[in-house]
Amino acid sequence: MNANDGSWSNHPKTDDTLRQAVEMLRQAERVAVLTGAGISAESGLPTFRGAGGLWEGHRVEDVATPMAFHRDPSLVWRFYNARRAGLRKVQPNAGHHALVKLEERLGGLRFTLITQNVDGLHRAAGSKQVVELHGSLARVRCTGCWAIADRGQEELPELPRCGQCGELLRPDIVWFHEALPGDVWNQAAARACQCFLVIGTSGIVYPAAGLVELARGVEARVIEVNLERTPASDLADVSLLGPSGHVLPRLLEQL
Ligand code: BV8
Ligand code: ZN
Repeated sequence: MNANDGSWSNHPKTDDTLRQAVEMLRQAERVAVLTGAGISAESGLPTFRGAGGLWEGHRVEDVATPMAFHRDPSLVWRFYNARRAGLRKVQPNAGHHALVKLEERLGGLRFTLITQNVDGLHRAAGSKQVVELHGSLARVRCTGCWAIADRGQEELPELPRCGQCGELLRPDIVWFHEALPGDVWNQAAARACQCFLVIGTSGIVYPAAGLVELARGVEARVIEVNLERTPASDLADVSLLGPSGHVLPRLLEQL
């Protein structure tokens, strides 16, 4: 089944798994969602680990760790400024919009959207209850006075400095080897749900990937949406194999 020729939708097995997934969502009092780079792929943003992925052109150790920033802040800022520039050309896709509909359908108290993505597309689509686990490309943080500013899609210099204290700014993004803020709360959201949707993530980056195990541990039903099997597939009650921009709208239509 080709991800982009739309053949996904008329696959008889798909209809059955889609029906099972709809039933799980209907039965759930609270729903939690974890998204990864795959949900933004149909908006034209590269993922990390697929063909042409971000980690193909760069080594994580060179651009996404505190040591990398200490060693060569210009290289790190070139990597992040290029991704910030890429955001100016993209829009949320049907997958993002379907999750806005799901939130509106369930209401804020029954829905939590946890994203590993730093592209801001969930908020741009209109999602309200969004937890940005790994930070945001729009925000910068001062390495001196810790001031945080949302610089939107403004073009930043290669070594941007803080307006208050003059120290170097860094992206307000969680790098590898850095702790995630507020992680305890996100675990609570995964523990409190009856249905956990895991969408467009390779499921290998922790602690985010651990949220699926937490949800499983409290007997939540797990629905995975991905182009291929991942480590999360073993934990999923249902795997909807197809592009999230096709699958999620179908899921909402039948809900
Ligand atoms: C921490 C910000 C501890 C950067 C990111 C050894 C040494 C040190 C640490 C570790 C280690 N081993 C393990 C660790 C922990 C490490 C980790 O998990 N490493 C992995 C690689 C093994 N984690 C950390 O370091 C974390 N911190 O552990 O701190 C600590 C504790 C206390 C005190 C101090 C320290 C920090 C992790 C966060 C790192 N930052 N992002 C940036 O974005 O520039 S992670 C990065 O990967 C992104 O955020 C991304 O979201 C995330 C996960 O990737 P995915 O989103 O899943 O994207 P990917 O390309 O991998 O997959 C895309 C999927 O979509 C695929 O499955 C594909 O099939 C699918 N897809 C594609 N198209 C579609 C689709 N699906 C549906 N539809 C489509 N159309
Ligand atoms: Zn400062």
